Amino acid sequence: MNILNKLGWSDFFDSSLTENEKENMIIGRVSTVNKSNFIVIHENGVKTCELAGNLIYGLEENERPKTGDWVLFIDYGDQGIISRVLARKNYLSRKKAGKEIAEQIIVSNVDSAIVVQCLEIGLNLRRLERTIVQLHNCGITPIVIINKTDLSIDETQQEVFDFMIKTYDAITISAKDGKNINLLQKKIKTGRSYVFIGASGVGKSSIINALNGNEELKTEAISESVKKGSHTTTTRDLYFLDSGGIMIDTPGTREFGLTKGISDDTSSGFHGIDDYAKECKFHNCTHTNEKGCQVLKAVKKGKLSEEEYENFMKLNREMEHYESSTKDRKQKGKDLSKIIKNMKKSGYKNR
Ligand SMILES: Nc1nc2c(ncn2[C@@H]2O[C@H](COP(=O)(O)OP(=O)(O)OP(=O)(O)O)[C@@H](O)[C@H]2O)c(=O)[nH]1
Ligand SMILES: [Mg+2]
Ligand SMILES: [Zn+2]
Repeated sequence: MNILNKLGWSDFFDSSLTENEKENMIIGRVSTVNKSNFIVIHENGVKTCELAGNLIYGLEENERPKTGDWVLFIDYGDQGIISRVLARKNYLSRKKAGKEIAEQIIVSNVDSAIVVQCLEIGLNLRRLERTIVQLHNCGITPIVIINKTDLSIDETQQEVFDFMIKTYDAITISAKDGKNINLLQKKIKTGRSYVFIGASGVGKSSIINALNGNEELKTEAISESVKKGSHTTTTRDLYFLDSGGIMIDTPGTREFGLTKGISDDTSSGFHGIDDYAKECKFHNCTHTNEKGCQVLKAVKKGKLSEEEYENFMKLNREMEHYESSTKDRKQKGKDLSKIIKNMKKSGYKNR
C-alpha cells in the first residue's frame, strides 16, 4: 500500500482529478486547521499551506478545508498554496451552538467515530444517544468506548454501564493500564479514518497514545472539584498509528446539536425505536397519536421506557426544527434572487 492509500486516499478521490492536476499538483490531506494556514500531510512529508487568493474569498466557511479534507497544492518551497479542496466522501457536522440554525463541519472523510465516555466524569446515556443519532445522520459508524475502567464504578452507574455494553457493544478499556486496548486495536483498519468524540478529559488523547504505545500527545488531569477536563487538545489533528489507521483527535465537545438531511436513510439511529417504527401502519408515522403505531404500543406494553420514548421524540423535534428552518432559509434565498432577477428585467441598473 502506498503512502496516499495509507492516508485514506481512494478511487473516489482519484477519479475527480484532471490530467493537468495529476501532473502539476501535489495531493495532500489536511491534518490541522490553524487561523491563517493549514498543515497538510503528503507523500513526502508535511507542508504548511495557505489558500490561493481566489479561494480565500470564493469559499463559504463550510467549503474551506477542514481536518480530513483532501486538497491539491503547489509547492513554493517554504509554503504551499492550496488550489482546490476535493469533494468530500462524507463529513461529521453538528448544528452550531446557540440559536443560530447553521451547520458546522467538524471533520471530513471519516469512516468511523470513536465515541468516548469515562467512569471518572460519569456515563451519560442521553448524551450518547444524541451523538449516535447525529453520527447516523452523517453516515458514520460509531465505536463506543467506556474509558478509565481501572477506577471503581459508582453504584448508580452500573445500570447504564451494562446498558451501554448490551445495546452499543461498548468496549470497556483503560488507557492508563492498557486493559482491552487490543479489542479497540482490532477494530482499526489500515487506511481508514477514525475521529475521536467525547467531553474534555474522558481520555481521547490518552487512548491514541495507548494505541500507539507511546506518549506523543499532550494529556491533562481532570480537575477534582468540578470533574471536568481542562480542554488540553485545542485543534483537530490527524495522526498515523504505527499499526495503520488514521486517528483524528478533537478538542472535547460538550454538545452535539443535531442536523438532518445528509443521510436519506429514514431510520433514526436511535436504539430500540427503529425496530418498532418499521412496523407502524403509516410509513410517515409521527409516533404521537396514529392508529397502528407500534412505537406507542411498545411504550404502552412497557417494552420501551417512557424516558427513552420522550428522549427520542425530543431529538426528533430538534431535527425537524433544524430541517424546517434551513428550508425556510433556502426559500427566502430563492425569493430574494427572484426579486433581483425581476428588478434586472424591468430595467434596474446597478450603478
Ligand atoms: N485513571 C485513568 N485516568 C485516565 C485514563 N485515561 C486517561 N486518563 C487521564 O485523564 C486525564 C484526561 O485525559 P486526556 O487524554 O487529556 O483527555 P482528552 O479527552 O484528550 O481531553 P481534551 O483534550 O481536553 O478533550 C489525564 O490526566 C489522563 O492521564 C484511564 O484509563 N484511567
Ligand atoms: Mg485531548
Ligand atoms: Zn409510529
